[in-house]
Amino acid sequence: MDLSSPQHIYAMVSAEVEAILRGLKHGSSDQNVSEAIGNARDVFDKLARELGADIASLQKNAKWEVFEIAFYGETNAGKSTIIEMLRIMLDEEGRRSNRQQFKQLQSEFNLTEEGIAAMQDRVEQCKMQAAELQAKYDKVLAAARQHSQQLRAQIEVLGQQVAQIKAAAPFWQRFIYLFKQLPAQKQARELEQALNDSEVQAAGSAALVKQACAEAQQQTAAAEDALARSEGQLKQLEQHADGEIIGDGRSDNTRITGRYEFTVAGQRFALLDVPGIEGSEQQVNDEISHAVEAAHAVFYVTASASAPQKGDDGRMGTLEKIKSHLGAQSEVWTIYNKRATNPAVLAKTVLVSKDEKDSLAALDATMQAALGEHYCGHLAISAYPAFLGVAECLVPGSTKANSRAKFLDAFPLETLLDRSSASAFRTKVASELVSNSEAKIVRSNFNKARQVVVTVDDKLTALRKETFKPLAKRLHTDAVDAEKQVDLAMSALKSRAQAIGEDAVDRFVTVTRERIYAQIDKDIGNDDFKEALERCLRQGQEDLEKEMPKLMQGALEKFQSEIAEVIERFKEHASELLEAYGSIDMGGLGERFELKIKIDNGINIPGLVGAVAGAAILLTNPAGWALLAVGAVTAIVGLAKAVWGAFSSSYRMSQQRKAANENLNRIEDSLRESVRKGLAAGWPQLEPKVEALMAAVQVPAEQVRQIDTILGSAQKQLKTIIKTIEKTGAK
Ligand SMILES: Nc1nc2c(ncn2[C@@H]2O[C@H](COP(=O)(O)OP(=O)(O)OP(=O)(O)O)[C@@H](O)[C@H]2O)c(=O)[nH]1
Ligand SMILES: [Mg+2]
Repeated sequence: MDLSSPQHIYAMVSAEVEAILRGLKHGSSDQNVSEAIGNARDVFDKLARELGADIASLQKNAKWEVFEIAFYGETNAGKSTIIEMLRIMLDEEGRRSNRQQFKQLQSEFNLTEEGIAAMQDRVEQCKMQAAELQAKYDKVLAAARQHSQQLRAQIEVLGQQVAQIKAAAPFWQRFIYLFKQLPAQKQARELEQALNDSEVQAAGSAALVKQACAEAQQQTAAAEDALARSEGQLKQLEQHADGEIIGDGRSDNTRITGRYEFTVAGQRFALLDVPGIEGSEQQVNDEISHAVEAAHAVFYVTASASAPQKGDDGRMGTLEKIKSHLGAQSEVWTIYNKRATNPAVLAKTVLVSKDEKDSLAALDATMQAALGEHYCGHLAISAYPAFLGVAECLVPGSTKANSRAKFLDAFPLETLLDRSSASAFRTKVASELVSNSEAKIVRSNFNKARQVVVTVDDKLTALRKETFKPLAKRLHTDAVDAEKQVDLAMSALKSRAQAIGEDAVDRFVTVTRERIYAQIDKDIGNDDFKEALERCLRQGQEDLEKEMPKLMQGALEKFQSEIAEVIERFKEHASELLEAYGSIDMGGLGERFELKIKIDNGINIPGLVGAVAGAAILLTNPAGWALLAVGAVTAIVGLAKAVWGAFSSSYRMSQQRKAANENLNRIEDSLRESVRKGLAAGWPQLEPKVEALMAAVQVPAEQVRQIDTILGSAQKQLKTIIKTIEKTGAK
């Protein structure tokens, strides 16, 4: 693999894998081999396509210029909090410009705590003043009303006095009163005048108070307006406040990965604020994987000091998610973000307690086991108090501002940052972690490319170990079983055929002997005897010709149905095996892959039937044997002829029986020989067919073995790619 520039690593890997796939495309003249290649290629093709998608995504997300650290972990663990703290501490550009706007707005509208308190005071004062004036007005009115009532009562009393005086006076005196006022009358008139004057005066001063009251109310409204306006301005201020990216405690606050770039001491790096993995991560899964693909180092942030949990049946636990998301990373740290709601948590100089230390050691062990050498250990921090400490730009009166005051009341800022380990953390990230970042970026990308190939290699290993090897083994065992059974059937057929032949010869001898003896008992001459013997032999031969084919055919049919049964059982079992193993879960894409293996390739039962019929003809052709046997009769009888006539008939009969037996014995021997020869000539017709059947039974096992071998050699090529990546990446 030529890797003149590391940036080409992903394209190179794709090209190499393509080459392996192309190598699998050569056909073969042997149909079975070519089918095996086809299957192996289909398997590899599926894996290569997955690899292609992974590589394309890595290539798309790969970063080469800036060292990227992803903050990954459970929702609400405090990822955004830590990043926001660092943004302020390291004067990140976006945060800086927001802080400038915050401060500008703050001074423009006097949106300080004091400014707002003054506005609130003013509202209160105005309200109080208005209330006081209203009370004064009410008082003035009440006093005036009371005074008027008193005067009216006096006037009424005087009126009654006047009426009484007038009623008691004699007639003339009443006449005089027409022209002369009584003193009471005069006094009443004066009081009426006073009443009038006082009412006029009271109305005047009430109007004055009323006026002042209205003015005070107006001032209250104005002060309230100003306060309301400042609330709008506070909302505006809030948009630029520190902590804008921090959630409010509900899950899944961060939905889209935030990227914040820094330059510290000449080193450029970016922090990625990744959505949490524990909420409804379905919606953010792509965001998470893309961010992690882009990252050169990952911080797994957790609010708990204990090890991430495994999932239970079917549900991925945090640990499995970490493994699948971070397996290809070259640098992974755990950040234990200790929760601190009140300053008491920071009372001690050491942030992490003894118990937490123990838990974190177990967590490190678990992470190490899951991620191997790329896991770097843990860092502890309490980010929220540290963030509060450095967050000068908080909306006055907000919860965060109040919490900040609480923490800064308890500790000076310097102490707060030390106790929360924020200062140490900042140094670790901004100086140590990002140093030598160029080499780290290269290593990270090489590692990811390598991991993709390793994943395919691992899948192939698993496939071969869990599918192809056991499947080939079981198919082979089944084939061997079938062969054994066919062997058994074949030897049963052979001994059965032999027995049938022997029995037939026995019967031929017995029956022919009975027949010729019956003739001999009739006391016939030698010429007649010879003729009768020949006839009996011919008769025996005809019988043999009739019964042998039937008997042999029967045996062959039995054999054929036994074989058919063995093959049928084998096929059934092989299909079951193929069903169990041949449907392969390829993982990843969730697709299943079906092996295409024909079990009855070359299994030819009808061909066997033809061979059996052919063999039957050879095995059942007694004509040749009988002619041979009958031909021998003449010679034996001819030799005995000259002396026969000179003896008694009983002697002749015994001589004839002897001659018949001698002939039969000779014929019997040559018949038995013929049966052996005939059978020996018949088997070669049958045996190749049976052997072909046996070979066909081995084909499925052989094909699966071949697929395994081909995948094995593809794997070797993958391993070469892995080695090349390792060698080039290490340079
Ligand atoms: N009181 C207290 N609150 C904290 C602490 N750390 C984080 N929080 C709060 O926890 C909440 C979530 O913090 P974030 O930093 O937004 O969490 P995250 O990990 O980014 O969460 P997602 O974006 O949902 O994945 C916020 O309300 C924080 O104020 C802490 O130490 N003390
Ligand atoms: Mg967040």
